[in-house]
Amino acid sequence: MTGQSIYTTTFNLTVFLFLSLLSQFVSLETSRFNSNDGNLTTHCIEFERKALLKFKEGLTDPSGQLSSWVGKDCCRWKGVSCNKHTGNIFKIDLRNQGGEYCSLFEGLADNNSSSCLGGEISPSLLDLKYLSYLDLSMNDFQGITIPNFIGSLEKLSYLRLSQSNFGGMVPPHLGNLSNLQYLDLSAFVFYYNIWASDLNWLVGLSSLKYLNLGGVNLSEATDWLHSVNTMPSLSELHLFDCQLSNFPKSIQNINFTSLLVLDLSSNESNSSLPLWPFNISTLVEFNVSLNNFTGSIVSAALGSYHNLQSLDLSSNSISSDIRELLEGLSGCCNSSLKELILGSNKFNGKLPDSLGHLNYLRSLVLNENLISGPIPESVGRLFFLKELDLSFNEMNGSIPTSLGRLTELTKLQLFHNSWKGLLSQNHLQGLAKLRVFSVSSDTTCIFDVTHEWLPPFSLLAIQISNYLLGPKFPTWLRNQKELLSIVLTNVSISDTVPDWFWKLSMQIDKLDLSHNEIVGVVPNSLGISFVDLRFNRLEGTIPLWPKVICLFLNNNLFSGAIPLNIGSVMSSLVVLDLSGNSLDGTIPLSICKLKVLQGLFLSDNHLSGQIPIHLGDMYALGSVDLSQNNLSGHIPESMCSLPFLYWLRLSGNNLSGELSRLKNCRNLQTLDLGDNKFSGNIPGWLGENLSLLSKIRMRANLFTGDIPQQLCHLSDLHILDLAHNYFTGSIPHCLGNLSGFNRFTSVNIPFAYRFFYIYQMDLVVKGRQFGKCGSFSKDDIETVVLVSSYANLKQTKVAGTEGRKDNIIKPLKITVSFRS
Ligand SMILES: *[C@@H]1O[C@H](CO)[C@@H](O)[C@H](O)[C@H]1NC(C)=O
Ligand SMILES: *[C@@H]1O[C@H](CO)[C@@H](O)[C@H](O)[C@H]1NC(C)=O
Ligand SMILES: *[C@@H]1O[C@H](CO)[C@@H](O)[C@H](O)[C@H]1NC(C)=O
Ligand SMILES: *[C@@H]1O[C@H](CO)[C@@H](O)[C@H](O)[C@H]1NC(C)=O
Ligand SMILES: *[C@@H]1O[C@H](CO)[C@@H](O)[C@H](O)[C@H]1NC(C)=O
Ligand SMILES: *[C@@H]1O[C@H](CO)[C@@H](O)[C@H](O)[C@H]1NC(C)=O
Ligand SMILES: *[C@@H]1O[C@H](CO)[C@@H](O)[C@H](O)[C@H]1NC(C)=O
Ligand SMILES: *[C@@H]1O[C@H](CO)[C@@H](O)[C@H](O)[C@H]1NC(C)=O
Ligand SMILES: *[C@@H]1O[C@H](CO)[C@@H](O)[C@H](O)[C@H]1NC(C)=O
Ligand SMILES: *[C@@H]1O[C@H](CO)[C@@H](O)[C@H](O)[C@H]1NC(C)=O
Ligand SMILES: *[C@@H]1O[C@H](CO)[C@@H](O)[C@H](O)[C@H]1NC(C)=O
Ligand SMILES: CC(=O)N[C@H]1CO[C@H](CO)[C@@H](O)[C@@H]1O
Repeated sequence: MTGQSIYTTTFNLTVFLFLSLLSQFVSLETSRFNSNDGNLTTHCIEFERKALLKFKEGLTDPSGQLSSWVGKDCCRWKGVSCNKHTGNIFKIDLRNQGGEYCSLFEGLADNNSSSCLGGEISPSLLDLKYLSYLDLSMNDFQGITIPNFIGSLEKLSYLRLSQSNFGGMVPPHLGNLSNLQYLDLSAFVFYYNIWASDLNWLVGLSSLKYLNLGGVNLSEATDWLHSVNTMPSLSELHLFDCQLSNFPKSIQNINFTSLLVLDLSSNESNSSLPLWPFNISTLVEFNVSLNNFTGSIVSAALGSYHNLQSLDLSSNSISSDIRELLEGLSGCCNSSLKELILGSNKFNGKLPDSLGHLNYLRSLVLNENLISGPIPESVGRLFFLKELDLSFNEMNGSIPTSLGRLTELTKLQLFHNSWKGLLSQNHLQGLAKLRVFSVSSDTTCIFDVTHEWLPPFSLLAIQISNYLLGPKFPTWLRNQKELLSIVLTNVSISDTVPDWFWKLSMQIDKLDLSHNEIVGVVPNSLGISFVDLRFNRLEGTIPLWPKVICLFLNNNLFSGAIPLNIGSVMSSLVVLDLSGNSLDGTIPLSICKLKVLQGLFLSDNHLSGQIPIHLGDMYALGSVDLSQNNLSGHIPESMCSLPFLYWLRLSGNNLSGELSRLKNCRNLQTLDLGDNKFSGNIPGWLGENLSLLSKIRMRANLFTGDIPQQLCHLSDLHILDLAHNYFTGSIPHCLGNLSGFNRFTSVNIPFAYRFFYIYQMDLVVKGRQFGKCGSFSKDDIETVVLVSSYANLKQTKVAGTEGRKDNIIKPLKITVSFRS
């Protein structure tokens, strides 16, 4: 990955605009200070040098970023710039180039975060009377507040303190900086250490052109819009993730006569889409994604735009007719619009032919909407299109071959629609730059390429599902040497996997060939992290693949014993699913060494012997399914020392003993002990200690005694199966009142999986991408919910970890890398 620039889905206009602003600023500076024809050598002013040394004294600098700050000539110190004539310092730029995760992921990243400056900011800076540029961004000031005296650096026109872990209240003193043109205080998203109770102080910043308060908690600044509306020169306003409350639908007078960029994204509110931004005719970039805004846009509203380049309305609940919106846009903006990001909304209707008029489009992202109908033929006129995402809609019809004319396309996502007919070489032959491709249909379609086909592209990720592509293993994958992710599920391959393919796997992170009829054996070594080969006809013994994190080999023909050293060799396993094979022997004791395992699924095999007594050592374990084997003996005493255990199935074995060992399994939601030889009473504590239980299945055992009244305390209980036992007494009446039986429980992400998310984040931070671990079990409605919420995960805070630095979940998306 190093040496390559990482692009996510879309190129970033903001960066571009910001850079142009910045370069404007810098050229202004250089012309001011370089223009003179004389050649005076710069002399550092002693008084200012002392001020800098004091400033340095206040800072912590573990990696010696300021090691050049010695000697007489302070104008040569790193990050310091002086006026060529007077020698006065006008610029301090100590932006940390080390990495954007400098402070946030301290301790998680491999590299030490010590390149961060920290400590205190000395008021000696006030001695620098001519300081107009101050950048301390990307450092780690560990939550100290921005000093008030910054507001007295009167000459400042550029102030950037972003992503440096400042906390507390933003000092209103900044409002004294009447020369300020650029102000960036943005913080890490979801961090909310820093806040402002109002933005009235902005009134003093009449020269301000760029304002970024992203990540600053503005939940109390209800009047924010009024304050920012007083700044007539403003050209960029970034208020993403500010906990903004109060989005007025309209305002009387819009004073933003030169606003180019408006970013109000990531507020997760429930209000309706504000309409006033549609009156700002100068807008070039408009982003309100991740706000859960409701409402709709009528095409007339777009009429005032004339230079709109980027519109991001994604992740809201906007329910307009997509035809109207696109027609509106092709009316106003057909020669400017480059990015149209509308994913995860409720846009409906069909794509109009006028789509083809938006001929400067680079990104068209319409995933997860309710769009129906076919792809219009006119899509083939969007010659600059790099990204087309129509996945998760209700589109149908046959995919037009005009797609093949989109020679710039790098991402083509057609997953999860109702396509008809063929997808053939003709569609794909022109797409030489394609890097990410996905398609699936809920009707039977054919992926029709010849055996000798040489694809023109080199993919990073491919996903084809529910297309007829087999029975032979696709040989055209052979020249795809850069693949990181391969998903070919339910594509009717009934071949063996050829050796050359396993060798391709050197750099692959994700391999999913599930739901085919693949035969043969798997290789002894494989370096993939996510492997899903379930529902095939693979045979042989269970392989030992040290790098694997998620392993699904269930529902195949694997046989023999589980390798004894599985726990020491596959120590990275997070999910292990070997169910539905013909495995025999005992469960190896080494399995208890899998310290990060969260799901263990060994059901439907011929395993015998006892459940390993040290199971409780698998600290992260949340789901255990050992059902339908020949296991005997007792539940190990350590079972309930698993703090996250919420799902336990042991049914269909020869297990015996009483239930007392489950007394402390407080997080259990599903308990299935059916078809065993458990005996004794159903204890009353089951209804008291295990208060989260929603499913209890104990049928066909040797239980005796009364059914305890306390079961009625289980408010989420909706499955209770106690049939075929030796109970006496009557069925408690109160069971009929249980609310869980009457409503479908709304399910939160099970606690155990939060750990998993953190774990995944760790991996992402280290610069690798992993596929999601997918579904966890077959008949468990909870995990289905889990999987879909995980699949749609945007950026999420992990509850229960507030105040920790690692409480953010980054979305797991495929990151496209281009060699530069
Ligand atoms: C000033 O610069 C000019 C050329 O740019 C050079 O010829 C001259 O010698 C310089 N004077 C001094 C005092 O360095
Ligand atoms: C640590 O940082 C250096 C330089 O910034 C980089 O080359 C190296 O790959 C990093 N190491 C890891 C493990 O991230
Ligand atoms: C990071 O640096 C500190 C001292 O600066 C050192 O004690 C620690 O071991 C380092 N951590 C890593 C992971 O290199
Ligand atoms: C700067 O602003 C603060 C708070 O807004 C105010 O109390 C103070 O008097 C101002 N200082 C100057 C020098 O104007
Ligand atoms: C934002 O600030 C408000 C008021 O100061 C506070 O109640 C709220 O908890 C903060 N939000 C977060 C997410 O920290
Ligand atoms: C916007 O401009 C109008 C007219 O110039 C002015 O009356 C109004 O006070 C301004 N609004 C704000 C919030 O400054
Ligand atoms: C819009 O904002 C979201 C969240 O802040 C960001 O992830 C996304 O990249 C932005 N969209 C564009 C087109 O820049
Ligand atoms: C939005 O509304 C839903 C139900 O109407 C509620 O559950 C949710 O908490 C609300 N979210 C916010 C951020 O207000
Ligand atoms: C947009 O501007 C028009 C007239 O300029 C005005 O009537 C309308 O109320 C404004 N809409 C919003 C949402 O501010
Ligand atoms: C988003 O809005 C919808 C409809 O108003 C609501 O049902 C849902 O709970 C909201 N989601 C969030 C996360 O607030
Ligand atoms: C762009 O839109 C204008 C106005 O609707 C129209 O006259 C023009 O033909 C369109 N251009 C293209 C290339 O579609
Ligand atoms: C108007 C509105 O609903 N604003 C919301 C922005 O997001 C924060 C955090 O989700 C909510 O508290 C606000 O209500």
